[in-house]
Amino acid sequence: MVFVICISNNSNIMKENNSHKNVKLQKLQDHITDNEGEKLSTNQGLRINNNQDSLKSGERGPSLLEDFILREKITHFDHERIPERIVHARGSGAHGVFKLNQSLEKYTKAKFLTEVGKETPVFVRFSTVAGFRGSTDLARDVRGFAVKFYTEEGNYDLVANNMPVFFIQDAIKFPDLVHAVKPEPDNEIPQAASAHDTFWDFISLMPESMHMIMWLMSDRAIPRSYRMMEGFGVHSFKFINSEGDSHFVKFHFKPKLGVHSVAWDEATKISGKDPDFHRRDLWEAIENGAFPEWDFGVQLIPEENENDFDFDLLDPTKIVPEELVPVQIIGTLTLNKNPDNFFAETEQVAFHPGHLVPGIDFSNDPLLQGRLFSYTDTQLSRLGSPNFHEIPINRSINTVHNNQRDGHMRQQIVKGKVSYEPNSIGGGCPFQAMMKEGGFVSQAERVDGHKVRARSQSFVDHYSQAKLFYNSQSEPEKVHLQNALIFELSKVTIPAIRERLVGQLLFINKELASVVAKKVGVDVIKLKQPNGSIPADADPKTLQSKEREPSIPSSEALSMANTIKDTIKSRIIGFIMEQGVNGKEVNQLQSKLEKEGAVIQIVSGSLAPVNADDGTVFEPKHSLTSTASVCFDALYICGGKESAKNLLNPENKAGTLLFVNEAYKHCKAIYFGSDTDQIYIESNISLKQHEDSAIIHATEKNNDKLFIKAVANHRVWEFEQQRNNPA
Ligand code: HDD
Repeated sequence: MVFVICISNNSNIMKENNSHKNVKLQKLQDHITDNEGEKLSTNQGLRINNNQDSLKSGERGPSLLEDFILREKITHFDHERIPERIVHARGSGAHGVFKLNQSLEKYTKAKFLTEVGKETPVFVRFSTVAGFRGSTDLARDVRGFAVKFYTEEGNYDLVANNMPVFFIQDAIKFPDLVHAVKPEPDNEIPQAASAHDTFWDFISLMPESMHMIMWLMSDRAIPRSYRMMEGFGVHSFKFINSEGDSHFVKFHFKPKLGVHSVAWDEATKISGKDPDFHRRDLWEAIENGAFPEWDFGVQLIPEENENDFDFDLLDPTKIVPEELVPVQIIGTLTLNKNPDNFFAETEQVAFHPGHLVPGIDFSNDPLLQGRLFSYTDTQLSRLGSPNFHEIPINRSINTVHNNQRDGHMRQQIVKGKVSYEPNSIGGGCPFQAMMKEGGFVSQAERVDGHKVRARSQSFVDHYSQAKLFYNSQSEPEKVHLQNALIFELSKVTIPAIRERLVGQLLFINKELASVVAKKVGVDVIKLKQPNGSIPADADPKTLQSKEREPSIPSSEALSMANTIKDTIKSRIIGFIMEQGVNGKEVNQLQSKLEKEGAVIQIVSGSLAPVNADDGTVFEPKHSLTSTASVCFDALYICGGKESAKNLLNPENKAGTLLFVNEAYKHCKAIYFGSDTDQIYIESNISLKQHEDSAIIHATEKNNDKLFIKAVANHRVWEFEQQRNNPA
């Protein structure tokens, strides 16, 4: 019997095996309720006999105050919402494990980073930043990538983003930044969008944000999937080893599926067709056993080399180029279990960059320093009590022993009379831990200086790394970035803001500034004149950055064009078919694609089963009207004369051609099966197959292989201009 289950549901077995090993999941078991086979009860455990009618004075009379069952149910309902996160409100989470492959013992004493082979349970939450809880996943935005490591030395949180830099250099500007990007306060418009006056007003006055703006306007801000994003700790943190030596460290997550994005036009359409696109994608991949994986890496810089760079390691608007300090891959992060309950786990999880373990410490990055206050503070208003650490998802796998007590919703029952230290009545317990017993000791960093409200001169270079990013992009990426700026600035109603921003772009790249200026009605020539709004040469003493060249001309790691493109694992391929489809061809291609890990979804004129020419019956998951090509990575227009004819009948023709034309526009791979020439001819496809490697015909040699290669390649961005502007 067990053997049969193994064969029929491999992914479940994998999940079960993981749960057995994962200490955090085992601990969560104590809190999980399964209603299967159970009777309805009140919160006091009393069985309910009638859940349909309230208690009344006569069948048609008023309800009675004494109806405690009604009162309990309505009261709980009235209070079931909590404040959403002030930023990162929209998100999705999953459980998983971090496995260490290479010891960092030389650099840190953190046990989860020193014992090779060690598996540490994690919970990860991905998010957008600006939108409310119910907003679309596909907004142009930074993505949060927050990881809670449940280590045996306590919880370690790496509260990261999918971009390695930040908008501002000092936390004191964070409320201003967030107020500027959130919907405008008078009319609460727009939702989950930075394309509005207040955001660009603020940005155009904050030159330090220019590097981040390059990232935000790039395709990194519209990922194909949470599973295809990088994660960055942003700040320099510190590693401390057992000798007390310290290194600066930057953290990186690199997705094994590569870093991929969608087209902006596609993003806006997905927002309508499936606003839960990323949430669904993560959930379904894990349910299907296609567990998302990332390489976890570090850039290490000995403390004595702190001043070796032409930027300040404490400045969160700077990266350390991988050409200067390579990323060492040390382990693998795998997400392998969906939460059982969204609210209890994903909504209530509480991250904090100040949740540390011995061997990791902060740097003096002023953005990080401010974050250390903000996160606990926000949990107090969001989760309502200083006991939020007792919510099951937030609990350490270690038992907590301290003298903190009481407060709303206290769960732990601490025995004895003593809640102070030192004490003799409790035998002195709980004792302080010595360093060798895992007691946390902050790095004994020497700090001296005047108390000043000031910014370091070493932070005054706002353009060189923005240039580095722009220079490192492929041509299609540059065009996307230009178009994003044009889109965003076109929504800005105040000409002076558009002008100021174009003025900033001039310091980054003249061509970029001119292309954008032209489309948003700004006269670049006038801007640069002596009385224009751009100073000819700024003075760094006033904290105005000069235009400066980057120390290296470009960096490969910054362009998605250089990402992994060798797998079609978990890619969703739409099989477009109608009655009379060529069963053999479909089955053959399906099994080849599935062998490579792709997911096949059948789309037909309706949800009625499709009868193939060889008697096979296919069950469509979607109809041509219930979905759209934007929800797929690639299309196969299934072979078969009869099916092709039916796809072009008056009922289906518009839907079929829209599918093909949109996939073409968005640079996707499209495979035309046998006898589907008429669909190809009637579509907008303008490039010949030999010119465009992602349009494949059944008559070609090695067609299946070519299709698999084209899907793995993600998109043919290099043909985007031609695909969208046929000669
Ligand atoms: Fe933050 C949430 C990441 C700067 C204040 N932040 C939050 C989340 C992520 C980040 C991923 C969502 C966590 C979750 O899923 O629950 N934040 C960053 C990064 C930053 C950053 C990478 C810069 C490098 N944040 C930042 C600053 C402040 C905050 C400078 C305030 C001074 N962040 C918060 C917060 C949030 C938050 C208000 C909202 C909800 C929460 O903390 O739990 O405290």
